[in-house]
Amino acid sequence: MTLISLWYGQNHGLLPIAASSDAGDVDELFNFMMTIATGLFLLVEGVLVYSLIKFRRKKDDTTDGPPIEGNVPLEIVWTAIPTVIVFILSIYSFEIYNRMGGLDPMAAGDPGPQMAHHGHHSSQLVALDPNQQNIALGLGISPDSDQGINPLEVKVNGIQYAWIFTYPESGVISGEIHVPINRPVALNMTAGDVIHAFWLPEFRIKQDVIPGRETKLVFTPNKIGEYPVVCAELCGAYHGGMKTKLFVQSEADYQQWIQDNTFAMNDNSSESVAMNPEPDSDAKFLAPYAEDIGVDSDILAQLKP
Ligand SMILES: [Cu+2]
Repeated sequence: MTLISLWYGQNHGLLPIAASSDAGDVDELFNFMMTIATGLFLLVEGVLVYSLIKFRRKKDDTTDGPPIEGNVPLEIVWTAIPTVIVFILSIYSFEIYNRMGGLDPMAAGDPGPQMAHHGHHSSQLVALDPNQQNIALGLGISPDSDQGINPLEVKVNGIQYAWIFTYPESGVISGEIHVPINRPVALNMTAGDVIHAFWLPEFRIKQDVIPGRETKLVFTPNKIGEYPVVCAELCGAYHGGMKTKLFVQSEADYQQWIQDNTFAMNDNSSESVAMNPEPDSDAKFLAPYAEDIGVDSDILAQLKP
């Protein structure tokens, strides 16, 4: 039973390909849980099937069987085993969360004096004040993760029903996200209307995106490719269509994409370039793009930085 559960737990192929630095850690935890779950499944189903056969009613037996009631040692054992498993899993998952930089939510900002504990509730409410944007939430914000390399910053705006990406360095705005391989990416995310969630299944990361405050995701893509970006928080009637793509590119391809889009945005002479706000009104100009990503062009126009 142990050998079967070990083999299945490590060789199940239930997860999509792993394309980020964090994915290995998450998969390790998942495989560990899968191993335990497989063993438990075999044990429980094994006892069940064995009992069905072994204790089957015999012909001409009209009794109710022996009147068994309670078994203290057995109950202690079957309470203790799951308790130990739950403790091990919680410590292990805490450790993985820590490795992904998910701990220390105050690390990215200056907590300031308002975070001092005064022993009553009002001091905690201050932390939720929308003006206190210095308090970051999210994965990868802990200072010891992905350190050393200057991360690529991308602003993410979630709206019903699209993701809008803004690159502060170049001013590029896009409905899809392009990032270079092996460089940490820092997403600074917020929502324009309701709560959304930014999910990259191949990267094993997911983070709520909340109106009025900023959340972060820091990760390092390590496989060139095209990956789905999915909204993972029911956000309205077309939530299911709130999808786009993340492209992990070579440094050269990424620079080329930035250059093409920067050129397009600065070139006022061409009619066909992307996201050019001149000479038409923003809403009129953005209409074809709005249709592409499934939002109203007025909404898209309002998102212009
Ligand atoms: Cu959404």
